[in-house]
Amino acid sequence: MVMTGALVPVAAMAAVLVVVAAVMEAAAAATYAVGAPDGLWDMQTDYAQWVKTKTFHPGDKITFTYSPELHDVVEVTEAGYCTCSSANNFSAFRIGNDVVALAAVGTRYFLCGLTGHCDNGMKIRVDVVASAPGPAAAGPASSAAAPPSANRWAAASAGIAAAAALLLPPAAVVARPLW
Ligand SMILES: [Cu+2]
Repeated sequence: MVMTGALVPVAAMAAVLVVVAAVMEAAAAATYAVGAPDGLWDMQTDYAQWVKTKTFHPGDKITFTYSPELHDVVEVTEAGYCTCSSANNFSAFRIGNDVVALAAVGTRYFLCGLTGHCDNGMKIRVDVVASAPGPAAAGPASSAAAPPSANRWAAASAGIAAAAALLLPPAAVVARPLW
């Protein structure tokens, strides 16, 4: 019975490490080819529909693949997005295989600057949301693993310790030689 108290924290610690690994994996950055797999950066893809199938987090990237003779990519303001105006653009891409880093939480707007293309639907709104739900949303993604999660880890450890206690039959604990 004395050993139960000593062994469960070890099991809980191992379980916490597994959870940490899982969280880090979930936070790994992803790259999305805009419009893929059914389309690319073109005038056929329904981008409003396409973004609904994705969740973008800080650190992710999106790529625009297109023929530079046919299209370009302009990052614009919300107003520019709504009116299909690239007059006050943030940046323009014309390579045809352009990578845009989604560095921070927020909404980004892109359109094709060629005449009439945006009006025909060639524009996309990308909402970048925090990787982990909770009060840490304001900080940059790189600090997500640091301070604000302390009491969540404590809660997780407590929960896992309880689960481990349930999972380990007392007989098995007692039977296991520790020395
Ligand atoms: Cu275009």
